[in-house]
Amino acid sequence: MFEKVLVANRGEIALRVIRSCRDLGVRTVAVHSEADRAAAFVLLADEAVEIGPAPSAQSYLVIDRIIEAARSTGAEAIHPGYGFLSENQQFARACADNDIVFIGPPPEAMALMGEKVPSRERMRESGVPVVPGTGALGDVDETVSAAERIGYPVLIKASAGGGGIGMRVARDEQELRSSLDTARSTAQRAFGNDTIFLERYLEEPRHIEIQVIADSHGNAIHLGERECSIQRRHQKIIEESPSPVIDAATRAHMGEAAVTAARSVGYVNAGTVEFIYREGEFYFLEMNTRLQVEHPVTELVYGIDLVAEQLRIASGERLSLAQEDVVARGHAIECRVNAENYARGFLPSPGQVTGYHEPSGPGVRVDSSLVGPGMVSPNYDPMIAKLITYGASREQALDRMHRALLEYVITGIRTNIPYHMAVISDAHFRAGDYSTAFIDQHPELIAVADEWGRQQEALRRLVRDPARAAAIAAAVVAAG
Ligand code: MV4
Repeated sequence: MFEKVLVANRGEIALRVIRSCRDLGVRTVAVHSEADRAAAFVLLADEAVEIGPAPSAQSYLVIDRIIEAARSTGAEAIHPGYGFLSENQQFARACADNDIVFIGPPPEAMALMGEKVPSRERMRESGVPVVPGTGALGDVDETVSAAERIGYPVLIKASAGGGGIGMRVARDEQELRSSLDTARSTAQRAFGNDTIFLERYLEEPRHIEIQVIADSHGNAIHLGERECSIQRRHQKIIEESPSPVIDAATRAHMGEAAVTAARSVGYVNAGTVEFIYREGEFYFLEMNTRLQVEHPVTELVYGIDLVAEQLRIASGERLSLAQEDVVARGHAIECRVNAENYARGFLPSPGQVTGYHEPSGPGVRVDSSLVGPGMVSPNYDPMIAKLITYGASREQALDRMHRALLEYVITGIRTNIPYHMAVISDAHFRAGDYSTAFIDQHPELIAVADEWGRQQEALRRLVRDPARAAAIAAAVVAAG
């Protein structure tokens, strides 16, 4: 195992990585911007190096500064977290060039999965189901005949894209002809790569992803699925494991497909294979070559520390378990708590947190960058916490989520906690009856959330102490 690891990230994920390092007896180095000098992750690390001003482009994204910090502190490996440099091949290569272990996949696997046209091709060759579609598009008439073969509606996607950027639906030939130029120029502008392709457009699919881990000795296993369909504008807000619609046989099929996908690109470390699922069928969409935000739901259900596995794999150890040792138990749900205004198109709403009280109790885990009142900077992602609950059943996990959301008090900024209350209480959601279209199909949830929000506000005006407000809020609701 490594003696010292540098954490090239901030906020809750930096804390998350530091905590597993501590469990394994690994010393940690935090790198941070000027704005994060007093952040919890900086205080919790064994050492800290300031790498630049608040904007990420001048700090968390500056490869040379981070490599220099690792060299000067003698860190043998770098954990990139998610976002920032986590899927940056240049960064992975810079680590290798400096004899620093990048805690993630080989750069070649990252490169292949970073482009959809070659990765779709590789998956198809390996027998992983892909959505019927094309390779890189050529001229317009060729594209039109390809669309006829696939069947409308079709989706135009950018090969270098991801997270839904630059996708366009075409429902007939005319729409297709008129969209191609824009799709190509958008791809060029957004990704510096104008390769586009077609896929058959599946309406209202569910987003189901499989967690895989692979070591450098040829062992690869999967840890079941996470259902991530509750999202808006390609930002997930609620995730759960297991999915309410995946049975054991489908899980085994999807798991095998995900392991095949990982093996076919020489994948090592933790990764996630994203599928869309509809009416019993699943199709490969892309692979995320990093630890994901929503990894805790898998950790709770499978009883595994994914960051510890990443560290062991990167230091050359073998996986700590085989596929037959993988046992799912119970149910976990995650709500992403964001500093945002759900009533105004989920606009970020950073600022000074004046009061902070975290929920806890049976089955509750909070992964948060906040440990008390503090600043939520407009320079970074507005996600300030992940509230994760666990239960023996989905029902119990949901009930505990409801309790935990009631106890959670954050004052001074707007958060989406009331919106989460509205979703968690929704009858369709509770029945597991939802798709990626859920939020758009339920605009009334904003008014329901407002009602929760108003109740909480009234309480907070009466009771200034956040912990007391939390206790009273929970008591009021318990009393009906
Ligand atoms: C699709 C699709 C329907 N049909 N591909 C969106 C993000 C990117 N990873 C791929 N996405 C989609 N690809 C085909 N052929 C629908 C989506 C999609 C989606 C996928 C996962 C989670 C949320 C989504 C929301 C809207 C659209």
